[in-house]
Amino acid sequence: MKAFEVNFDGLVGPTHNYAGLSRGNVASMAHRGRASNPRAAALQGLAKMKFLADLGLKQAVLPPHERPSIPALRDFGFGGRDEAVLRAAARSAPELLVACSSASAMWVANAATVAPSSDTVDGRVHFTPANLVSKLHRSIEADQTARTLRSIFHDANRFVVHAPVAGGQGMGDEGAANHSRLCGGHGKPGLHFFVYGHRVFGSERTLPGKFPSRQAREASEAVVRLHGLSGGHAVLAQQSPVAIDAGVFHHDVIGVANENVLLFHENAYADGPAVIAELARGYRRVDRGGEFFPIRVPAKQVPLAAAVSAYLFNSQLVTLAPGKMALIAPVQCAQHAKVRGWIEQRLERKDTPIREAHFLDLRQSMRNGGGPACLRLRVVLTEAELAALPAGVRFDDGLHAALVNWVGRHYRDSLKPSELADPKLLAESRAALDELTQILGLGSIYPFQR
Ligand code: SUG
Repeated sequence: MKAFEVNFDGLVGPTHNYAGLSRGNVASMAHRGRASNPRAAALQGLAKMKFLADLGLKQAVLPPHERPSIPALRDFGFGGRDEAVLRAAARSAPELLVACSSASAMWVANAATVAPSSDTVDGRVHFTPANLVSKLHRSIEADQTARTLRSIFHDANRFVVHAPVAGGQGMGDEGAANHSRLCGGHGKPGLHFFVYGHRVFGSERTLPGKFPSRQAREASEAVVRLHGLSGGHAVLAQQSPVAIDAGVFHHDVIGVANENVLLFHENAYADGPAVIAELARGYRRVDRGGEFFPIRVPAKQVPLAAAVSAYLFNSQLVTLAPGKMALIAPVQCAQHAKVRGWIEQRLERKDTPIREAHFLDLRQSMRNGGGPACLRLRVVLTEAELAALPAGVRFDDGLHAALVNWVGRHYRDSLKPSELADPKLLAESRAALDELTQILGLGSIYPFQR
């Protein structure tokens, strides 16, 4: 059946700021306390969506979450009117207020893991919202993510949105950022590749020593079961602890796959050669006779530190035509001599489907460790599944213009973490989201709208 990859990009929320909340994410740690520009961040995200749509790719949007999250602050024991909740939290638990104000839901590669209908036991598209339990500020995303996905993928005959994997004891699930799908074409059966950092039961031989691992093997296994993936169509691999300690907090910071290509760094996995051999065997099962292209980037050419600072592997790899792919990379890749050199050499060789590279300015998001791939959730849909979505979330020139206008009217051009307690910011943010649900035709998805 004909199917498309639809990139759902996260719209950057009005509270985008640099609070240094993510230990192990070196960009987040380095920019702590700096002033952000939420308006520029949102416009950079919209420009990326427009760029991809203009390349002929299918594009849609996912809305931001309500922030500061008054419901989360109430769960933490603050009461009274909304403004009183904000004031009391600012006075007695300022760090909690900051954690409840992050616009981190913009990185929708962490919203959920997705399996297309071609791969699941019941022929429906399956979503498991990520529990994100390893970071307080991200753990509060799961409920809203589930609500949003259910409002968009509401046709129960075609879609199922599971509950997030239950958390606790390090049972972290970070969604599609640690999941890739290899296949001979988006509509054909796929091999699901899950990368984890640690186990809940027992232990890997080597573990990171400096930075935390976020993804548990047992959480990935739960997703395999929930999505009804056949055992032969899933491969699980341990991420390299050395890479985690170098700032690789998700697999999508060190590897990216599209159809029959896996681009990965030599230091991506604890046992790289064994992982690639297993993927090659698995690939033959889903695409008999097809060719699998594992492209290994040597540390000599792109050192781990360069991969983390330029974010080469957080590029989007997209199919422009059969056998022709483009790398959508952050502009930092063009500015880094070694990374740029590697890309140029790769394109010249023409021995893999990667034929083009484009460089996008996503500086506002990059300062928090979010490149092109972090900002999108890939959903493979058939024509009929695509037709079952609310039309308002599909991205086209009209929606682009409406959202640019909306951002211009509602977003600040400067925000410091110390300004998150401003009650005016809460009001501005809610006014923006209220209007957004109308633009996208989503109904009342936020607690403040009820
Ligand atoms: O979870 N940064 C996010 C970045 C997520 C990137 N996503 C993927 N790799 N798919 C994180 O670490 C920083 C927020 C702050 O520091 O203010 C933050 O949450």
